[in-house]
Amino acid sequence: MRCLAVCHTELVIRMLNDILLPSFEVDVLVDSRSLARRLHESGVKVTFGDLRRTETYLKADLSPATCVIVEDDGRRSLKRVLQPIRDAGGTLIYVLGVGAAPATRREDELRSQFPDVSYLSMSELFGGPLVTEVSRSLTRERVQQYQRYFSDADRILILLHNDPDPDAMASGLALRNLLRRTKTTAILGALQGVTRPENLRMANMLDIQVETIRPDTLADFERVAMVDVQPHYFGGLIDRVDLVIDHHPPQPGYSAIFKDVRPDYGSTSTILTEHLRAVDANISERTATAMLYAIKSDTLFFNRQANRVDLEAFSFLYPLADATMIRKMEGAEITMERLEYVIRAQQGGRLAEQVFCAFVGLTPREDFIPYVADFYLQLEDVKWTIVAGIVNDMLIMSVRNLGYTRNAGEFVRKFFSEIGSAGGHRAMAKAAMPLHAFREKFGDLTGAQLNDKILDLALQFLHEHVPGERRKEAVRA
Ligand SMILES: [Mn+2]
Repeated sequence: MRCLAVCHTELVIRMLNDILLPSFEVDVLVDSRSLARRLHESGVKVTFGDLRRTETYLKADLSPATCVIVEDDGRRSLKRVLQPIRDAGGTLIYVLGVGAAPATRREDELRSQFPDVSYLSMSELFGGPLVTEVSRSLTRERVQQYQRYFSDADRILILLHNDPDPDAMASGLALRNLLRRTKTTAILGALQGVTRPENLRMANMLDIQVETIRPDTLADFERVAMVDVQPHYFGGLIDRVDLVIDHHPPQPGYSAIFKDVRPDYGSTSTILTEHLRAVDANISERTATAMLYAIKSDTLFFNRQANRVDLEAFSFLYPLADATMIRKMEGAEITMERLEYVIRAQQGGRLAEQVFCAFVGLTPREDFIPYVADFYLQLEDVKWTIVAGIVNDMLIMSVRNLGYTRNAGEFVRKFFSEIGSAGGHRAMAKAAMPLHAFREKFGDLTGAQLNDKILDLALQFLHEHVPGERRKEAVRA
């Protein structure tokens, strides 16, 4: 295929030549005699001509199948160049913005007169890879620093949140890999071990050991790292930490020697994928499988809070992982016990304005509650789910939404932070409070009343007008 570059700048011409020559036959057209001479001498196929005349393009043998690239440096009139190209029969026309006005404005200006011309901006074309490259070296710097800091310690603790989920365990494995440690010199620990069935199955299938740690044994470790969690989570039990890597909203009130907290990432494993890539670490199939599963499950397979970096990490890990194993781990999610709570929620729950709210009463384990909340979020007409239940006299509440409405974390903080713990992201949040504290604040409610109360709070929250925030879809009936 033939390509005609209509340009003014030597650098742009040389770059286009470098990029396009292997696959295209490239001819260059310029309106400066001296530039033409210079390029010609260095072997570029170049012609000199008046770019505002149709004849110039006819002479250049322009056909409808020729791809024409017109440089836009913002200083010359584009229209006076594009019109003769069209008149000469050019149809495949691209404008390449090089330091011209913002691409979208330039494009809008062109569109009215030349609707079939495509606008490409140089900074958009090269920006992504360049930013990735530069941030990778920043990450490398950071990783090498903490690698050095941890290198001389005898025993390291990688602390996970209670009832570790796939992201916590996978992040633990990844960090251990980065610290070049084994399971005896870098222990994965949690104050409360793994209980959810699919998490247990993951731990078994990938042979991940999470030790139960007592707060008073923390001093036995020379260095402590936290992944997928920050110190405030442990409510003052843990006052010293060397490294924190997490994707939950940053919490004030603690200091760590190294910190990498990125709340706009869908999982901690995404952050750690970048750490591993930055230092060119070898990633075992086991670690890759754990991390891939973690990204999938923390983002509900890209249904919530996922962005370009998560997709990027996912496609990087995919060929390194064992996808069949992941399918098996996921199968463990549905159990008879859990279905029982799904049915309870169906019987007692209420759906209003695309908000599904259910109080499932007494539950022996906490994981039934988020499970049911995730389950109902799959329904076509549901944009928010709020599921509450009682575990050991505590009222536990899981809140989920599809991620483009108001912030779930804000909802729980607004109503429950003063009587318990409440927090989370835009798309998933949790509150836990003593049942009596809830009743003191909202009245002595039981069963259906309690359900109605929580639904009222949610609708009240969703109807609030928040300046600067986009109108929410969830409140549309
Ligand atoms: Mn996570």
